[in-house]
Amino acid sequence: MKNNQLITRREAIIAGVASLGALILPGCTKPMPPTYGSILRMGDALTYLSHKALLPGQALAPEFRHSEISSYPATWNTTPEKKGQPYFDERFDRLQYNAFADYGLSVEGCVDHPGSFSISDLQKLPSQTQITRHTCEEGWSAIAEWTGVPLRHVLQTVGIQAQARYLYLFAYDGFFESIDLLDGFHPQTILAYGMNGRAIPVQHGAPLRLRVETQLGYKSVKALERIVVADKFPDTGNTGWSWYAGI
Ligand SMILES: Nc1nc2c(c(=O)[nH]1)N[C@H]1C(S)=C(S)[C@@H](COP(=O)(O)O)O[C@H]1N2
Ligand SMILES: [Mo]
Repeated sequence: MKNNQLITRREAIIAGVASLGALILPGCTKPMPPTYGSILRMGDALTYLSHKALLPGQALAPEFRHSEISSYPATWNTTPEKKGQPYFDERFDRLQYNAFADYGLSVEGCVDHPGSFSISDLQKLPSQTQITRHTCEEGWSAIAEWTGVPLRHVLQTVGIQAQARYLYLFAYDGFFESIDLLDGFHPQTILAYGMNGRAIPVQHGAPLRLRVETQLGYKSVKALERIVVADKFPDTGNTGWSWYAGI
């Protein structure tokens, strides 16, 4: 499944994020318009603007029938040495050992009530099930059923502040992505704890993965550890993947 180029890009993302850690960790500073760190990123702006113009408001991604659910190739979130192994690190290993009972999704940044949500906390919020197509930038796609809580309910629970613009998504394997609040509040954007009627397996993002049905697969961050609500565009440099990946 995995090619070297993809690994290189993932590593570039992770390295970029690590070097920016100090800058982006606070998440919430003074109000600012989005910035694009390099001229390469102008393509993002154009795609973003044309996509939002063509599909005003909250256009929905197509949904499918049960009979259309397909087998879903897992993209293992590991470094090359760990390839094929289900564990990302000791912290994740411990969480998995306790069947994720100690897991908590931290939601922080430009919010009134930062907090941590266990899977059972999230299951007490309204749940939603949708059968959608995942499209990977590598050229494959697959259809699965996802069950979870619409992200907007979690964002409403923590209380988004006026200067909030983006959501930074941190995963246990060091993977990082970000989306804007329009996609964060999109009716099909869910924090999924279920896949095809069962708890999500580790290779598909246990215990919690984001589903951003309006964008390419890499926005659907697996093994989510932390969401930071931020006022600044997170410029992680040129990762080779465009920031706005509308489909
Ligand atoms: N944490 C994390 N999430 C991730 C990735 C990753 O490497 N790490 N890869 C992304 C990409 S590029 C794709 S295509 C999908 C793959 O999802 P799957 O493994 O469930 O098929 O996860 C996305 N989310
Ligand atoms: Mo992907």
